[in-house]
Amino acid sequence: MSMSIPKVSRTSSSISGAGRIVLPLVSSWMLGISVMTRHRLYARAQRCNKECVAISDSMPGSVRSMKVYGFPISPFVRKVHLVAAEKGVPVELALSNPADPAAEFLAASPFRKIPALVDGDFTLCDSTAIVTYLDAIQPEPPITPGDAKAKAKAIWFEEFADTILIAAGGKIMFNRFVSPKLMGKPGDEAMAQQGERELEPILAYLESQCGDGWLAGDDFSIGDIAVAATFRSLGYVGLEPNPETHPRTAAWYARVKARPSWGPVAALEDKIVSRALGG
Ligand SMILES: N[C@@H](CCC(=O)N[C@@H](CS)C(=O)NCC(=O)O)C(=O)O
Repeated sequence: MSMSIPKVSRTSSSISGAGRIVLPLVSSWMLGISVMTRHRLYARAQRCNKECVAISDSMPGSVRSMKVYGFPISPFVRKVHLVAAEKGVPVELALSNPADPAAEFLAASPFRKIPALVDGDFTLCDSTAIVTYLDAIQPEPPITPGDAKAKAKAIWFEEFADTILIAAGGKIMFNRFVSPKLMGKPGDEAMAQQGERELEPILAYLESQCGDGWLAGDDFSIGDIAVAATFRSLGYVGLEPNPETHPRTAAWYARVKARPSWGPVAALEDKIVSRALGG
């Protein structure tokens, strides 16, 4: 095993990096985003990054930690941070510029997808692989239940979030938030509306699955983390669960947000995103 987990506060997610930022959800250079726009965006994020380094330096438990490369509006990056926070594993967020990717990021994520993990000489990409690693090195609290059926359900809901919910919601988020607000390019409204149509039965299904507890049953799991992480991304376009139309989903989401892991991860994200938007 390449690291021992230091005893730290459960709120010790930290942010670090050297003024590098990844544009999430889609690669800016593929969309032909102008060099000027990119530079403006990176400059804003760089200011934010320096400030977040200062914050993390003053946080308890900012000792040796693993690096997670990514940008916090990505549900996959957020999933990793929430799992780390649930387990009290300190992770450092390294923002990276895909137009000039750090060698360490490329080595960890050869296909330039975020998140990527660097833990000493061990590198790994893909959020599911990364949370599996975190769960193996810090088994408590577990992210999948012990019961066979509940365990399988937890994995299903993670898969549902990562491939079904984000596939529809991402069309809306990209075209109404990422492209116009972060990249300075108009989004494709027809594509966003297609995402809305696709989302309707997906949200109806989820509403039918939410009870008084957690998605996989009695135990909080990676299924809850992945679905809630995706809803937080959809919140950028006003698509967090609506208590009027989807009351059970909204109540479940409120329970996830009330967990101690959520606040610090959300607060750091707010800070970084606000700076990236020019705040
Ligand atoms: N299955 C991967 C998906 C990762 C992914 O698609 N990340 C997006 C950001 S949300 C990304 O890196 N996009 C940049 C690109 O495709 O170039 C995971 O779970 O980590």
